[in-house]
Amino acid sequence: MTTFASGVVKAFHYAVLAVAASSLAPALAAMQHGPVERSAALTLTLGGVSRQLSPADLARMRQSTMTVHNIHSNRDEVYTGVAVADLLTAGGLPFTKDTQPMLLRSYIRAQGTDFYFVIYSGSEAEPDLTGSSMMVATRIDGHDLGNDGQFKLVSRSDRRPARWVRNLLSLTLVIIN
Ligand SMILES: Nc1nc2c(c(=O)[nH]1)N[C@H]1C(S)=C(S)[C@@H](COP(=O)(O)O)O[C@H]1N2
Ligand SMILES: [Mo]
Repeated sequence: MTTFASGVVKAFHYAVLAVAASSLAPALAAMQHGPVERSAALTLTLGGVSRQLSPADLARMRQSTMTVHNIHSNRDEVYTGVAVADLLTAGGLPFTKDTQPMLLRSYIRAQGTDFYFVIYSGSEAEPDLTGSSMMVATRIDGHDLGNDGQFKLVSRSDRRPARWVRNLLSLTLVIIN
């Protein structure tokens, strides 16, 4: 290879590494549990249509309570907020006989302000179907969420809180066709 050609290859190599490193940076930052931006508004996207929900919007909706055991803190935590099933219903996607075929092949992507994101099956939002349930919590044990922001996604599906998303920024439901 000529010096010029190997220079081009090297430059290309570094460019690829730089792109890889920059796209990994948010994910790596998220894993370090450092100080993160507090969530202030929630973007709910259903079928490609997005709407912004404020804490006041959620406060106007039916409030649910979920008691879960957090194995990290080794204690029961009582969360209050809005069931994801209720958010889907309010957004025009109630879980009915008609919508069931779509919702059974949907997923919900939940992302925090630190770019940490997880995937749930849409079915996990339906307590009647799975025994699981998912909630956008706004309070814990009768007080606000503190550093966990205005919103935190909590679920009953998991034995470890790995899919709970602090500082929840967005919930996106995608139907797979
Ligand atoms: N936004 C956000 N939420 C997150 C994480 C994260 O890095 N960012 N980590 C998850 C993981 S892996 C765990 S175990 C729990 C830990 O939550 P805790 O620090 O409140 O115990 O938060 C989950 N939710
Ligand atoms: Mo974790």
